Amino acid sequence: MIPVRGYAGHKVAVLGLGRTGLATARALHAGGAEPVCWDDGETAREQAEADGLTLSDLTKDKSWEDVVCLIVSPGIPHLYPEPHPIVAKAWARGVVVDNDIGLFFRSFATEDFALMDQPPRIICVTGSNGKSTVTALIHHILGEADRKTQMGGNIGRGVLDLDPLQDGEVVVLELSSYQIELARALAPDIALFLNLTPDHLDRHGGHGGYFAAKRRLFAEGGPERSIIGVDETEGRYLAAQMREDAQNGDPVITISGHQKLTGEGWRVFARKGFLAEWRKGRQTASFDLRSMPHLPGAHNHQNACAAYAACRSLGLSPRVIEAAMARFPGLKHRCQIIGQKNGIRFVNDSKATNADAAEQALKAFDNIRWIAGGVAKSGGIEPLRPLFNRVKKAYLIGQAAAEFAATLDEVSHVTSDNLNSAFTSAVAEASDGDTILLAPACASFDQFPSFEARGDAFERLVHSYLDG
Ligand code: UMA
Ligand code: ADP
Repeated sequence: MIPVRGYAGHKVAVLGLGRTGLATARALHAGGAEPVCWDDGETAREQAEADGLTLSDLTKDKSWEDVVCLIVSPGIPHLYPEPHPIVAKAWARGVVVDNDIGLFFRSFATEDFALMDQPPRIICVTGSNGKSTVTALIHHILGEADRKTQMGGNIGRGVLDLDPLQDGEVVVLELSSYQIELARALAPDIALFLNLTPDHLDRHGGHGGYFAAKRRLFAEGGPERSIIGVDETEGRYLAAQMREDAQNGDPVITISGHQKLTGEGWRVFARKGFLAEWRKGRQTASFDLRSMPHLPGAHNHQNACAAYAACRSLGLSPRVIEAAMARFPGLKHRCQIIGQKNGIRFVNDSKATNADAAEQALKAFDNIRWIAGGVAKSGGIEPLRPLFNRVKKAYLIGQAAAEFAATLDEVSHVTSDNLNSAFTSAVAEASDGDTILLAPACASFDQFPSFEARGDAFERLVHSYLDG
């Protein structure tokens, strides 16, 4: 845990008692502050109290006496569609509103840093899709290169839950737009912006607000190196701006998942399955990404470019990065190749909870036996129509089955009761060269508690078939 600095002897309110809130309350306590906690959910409150935390009903004015700061969890709206009433109350009372990321950046450095040979470095990864993959890939490569490293943030571990930082360590943080938008301190050494497609628009008042939230990672404090995906307009704008801001050196590495990048600057791009690095007008490295077993598809080539650029910024050699990437085990539930039998490949992309994410999986494979369905997002699978020719047959489950069946129309499909029967039908009908792909393009909540539980269930089915 990283004890929070700057609030010793003060009362700090903590709103939301999930992973973020619990880690924050403990870290505040360790730093000498007095955390007073609240959650709208009764179960979360009971759990926190059982864990020894002090509850205080922040909906009541009397609970705010002597409170100097309110820490808000990322899942709780602080601005759009409208501020949570407790956030509004803090503003009205002139209480500072911050989050765990802000506290982390104020707290991670200690007096010991002055005695270290190499003070720790912080890499922050943001973007619409691929953040977790890039974060885990950077963390993996650093580990393979024998660098001390930890990862946290939106990937599932609250940042204040990380261990105190050590000499030479590199911390890789995945940050969502929610987390970046509210943080009062943001000082990454390396900031990485992967890509931008519409998401979480209700929380940011539209696409512009969503981009503005992510852009704060570059605006506040100015990272010494920015790695920026330039496959969308926003990335190109940001890269140009960061270049103009810098006096000298190579402040920006531009990356692309599919186009050759030209010009004088430092750039890393993937084309036709090859990664290339160019610096000062000449090619400095190139290797084949198609041989990386757990980074399938063009979207993962964008992720590979991003992770490569981050590791090059830290001084790792292309050869070391390439070898480590080849040993990346993949991230569970993201185009994860689980195994192969009788020429049939099994892929778990349970994290594909919307059409955008499922699109990448459909592009990455062919002869697909596609298990899809659950709770559909607006628009369903209509945007995937151009890729239906890659689908041999669809096996539809959950609430969305009828809607997806109507969209699929002429494409071969069947409705199954559940994941189990969809899997059994797909295996019975599959032949050499087919891929059985779970990429639901839906949330899981009608049949599973989470996308992780859905992916785990699929993995168990695959393993029982592979071992059978
Ligand atoms: N709550 C309230 N009032 C509300 C809403 C929620 O009291 O109006 C309470 C809930 O009852 C619950 C708690 O807040 O007890 C949950 O807080 P949270 O939703 O912020 O969840 P955490 O467990 O703290 O997890 C958060 C991130 N969740 C969200 O951003 C929604 C996790 O990202 C992250 O891994 C974790 O912090 C550690 O940093 C998850 C996520 O879905 C994976 N992220 C979104 C995404 O990737 O699209 C952004
Ligand atoms: P995030 O953390 O941003 O949600 P993940 O790495 O967890 O991203 O991947 C989420 C989903 O998006 C997966 O289904 C995956 O196949 C897809 N995906 C991964 N990387 C990219 C990318 N660079 N561009 C588009 N889609 C991607």
